[in-house]
Amino acid sequence: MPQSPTLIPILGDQLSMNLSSLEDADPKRTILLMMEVEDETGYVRHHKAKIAYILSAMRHHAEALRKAGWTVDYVKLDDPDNAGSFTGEVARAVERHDPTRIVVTQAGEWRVAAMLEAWETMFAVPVDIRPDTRFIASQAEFEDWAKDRKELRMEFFYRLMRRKTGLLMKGDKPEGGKWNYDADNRKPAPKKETPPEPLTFAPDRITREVLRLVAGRFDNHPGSLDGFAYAVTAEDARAQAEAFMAHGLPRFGDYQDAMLTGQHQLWHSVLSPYMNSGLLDPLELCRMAEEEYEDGHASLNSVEGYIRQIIGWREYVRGLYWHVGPDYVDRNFLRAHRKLPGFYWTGETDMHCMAQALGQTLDTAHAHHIQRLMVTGNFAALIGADPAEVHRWYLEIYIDAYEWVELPNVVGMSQFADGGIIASKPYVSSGAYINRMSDYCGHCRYDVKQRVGEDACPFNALYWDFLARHESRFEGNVRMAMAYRNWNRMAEEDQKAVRAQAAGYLKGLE
Ligand code: FAD
Ligand code: DLZ
Ligand code: SF4
Repeated sequence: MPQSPTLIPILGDQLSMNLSSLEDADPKRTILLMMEVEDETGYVRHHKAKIAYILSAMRHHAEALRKAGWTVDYVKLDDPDNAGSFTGEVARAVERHDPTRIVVTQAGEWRVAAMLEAWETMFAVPVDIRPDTRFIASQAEFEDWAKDRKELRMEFFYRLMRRKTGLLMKGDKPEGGKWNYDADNRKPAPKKETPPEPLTFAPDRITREVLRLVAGRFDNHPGSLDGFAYAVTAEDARAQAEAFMAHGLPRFGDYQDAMLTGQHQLWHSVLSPYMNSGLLDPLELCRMAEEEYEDGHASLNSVEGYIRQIIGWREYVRGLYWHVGPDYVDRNFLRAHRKLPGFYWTGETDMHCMAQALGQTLDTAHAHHIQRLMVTGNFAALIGADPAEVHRWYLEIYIDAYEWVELPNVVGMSQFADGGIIASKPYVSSGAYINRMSDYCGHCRYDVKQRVGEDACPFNALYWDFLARHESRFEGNVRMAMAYRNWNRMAEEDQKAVRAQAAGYLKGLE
């Protein structure tokens, strides 16, 4: 080990070779510290596969760093002296290595950022906290964009990112003349086309050891480890990216919002776990997608849609997370306080759409966007579930969930708990939307066409009841005007019956 080295802690979502903390580091005079710690595995009851993915990816990344010439001090979860927290482990590493300074890339969330801030005073060693340059927009750029704006809509931020990256740009003009091709991207689930087979990666020795550790230690966490098949190295994640570009991207746009029984991947990429933990570079993925368009392999609506999700939505929610501050988690605009039903943790419900989205989630720790937004998120919003609890559920259950990306999506986009910072109206719907976009209703014991009665689809009465409950909040919202016109056109006795149906259903949930 080098004498009086620089100590560089690398957190579990910093598994990138091009990390800002490594930029000017001399491998001969540097110790990299990687820590598996109970605080991180336990701050929510993460899905077992999420923990297995992160620990295995960390262990593989440590090997890759060693191969590249770095000295890595790696603390395993079951090391007998493990202090259980980042700060406790950095304290032990300071004792072991007596570093002249600590350099670290900024943490991805408020909770951990506060820990990093405290280290300089605590350890009496200079601490250099560097911006996370794996994002396209710096926080200063986001703040500059946000200042003086009445509304922080993604679409305008996205245009800034298109100009900054030059992706799909012809000079100062967007490729094809339009910034956004979303109108072409709402096709329902196809009856005849079969989605590409998902790539799977058989667990190697390191992953098998981690799977044993997780099975033994996190038995009381939700989710399954059976069939764990995620990539855990940058090379395998790259292979998945290439497979997506070849087989998924060409239909990505068309079927972005579609849902099919037994399918959680469809034409989606399932690359978010790798981008969020650092194994894949988001901008590189966008360039790969752009190339598919330029080579004529994928249409503009697909490629623009994919690039928008990354340099638009992903960058925007990250900027917003730091912009709105740590108390965003307490927002509850709709005063929703109901407990999430137990079936969110078991998948056992007669609602086929919910059973599908929840079942896939518990099996794989992944569901695609429309399942998260218009099935599980929609249902939680309709029943008036407490947004803080909904947030905790999403944070624990998804393999790609880190607070910076999960929280704005849940509290803002899905639950409308921020009162409209992210979304201009709540993302709620009756069963009709789910029926249009999926094959779910054909397999369901409920009847999507009925509003009342024993067989009526629960989404229907709950939807109208949601509108009625919140009429005073949304009556001035032009994007809700059509929904309220339909509600107000309904005969009074039908309104009463629908609300009684919803009340009965909600009581049943208690
Ligand atoms: P694709 O459909 O292939 O999309 C391409 C990429 O675009 C994704 O990999 C992702 O990096 C990015 N992306 C797309 N939509 C968003 C978005 N709204 N916000 C940020 N990035 C986006 N995404 C997470 O990465 N972590 C989360 O914890 C998370 N929680 C969510 C919770 C809710 C309620 C909702 C509605 C969305 C959430 N998302 C989250 C966004 C989105 O659902 C996932 O990024 C996507 O499903 C990941 O699967 P994929 O890689 O196949 O995505
Ligand atoms: C999510 C997670 C888990 C489950 N375990 C670890 C861990 O043991 N060690 C680690 O470095 N990171 C882990 N992570 C990811 C961290 O929670 C993530 O890096 C922080 O949230 C940074 O913001
Ligand atoms: Fe879901 Fe209702 Fe369709 Fe059943 S009928 S799958 S509950 S939307």
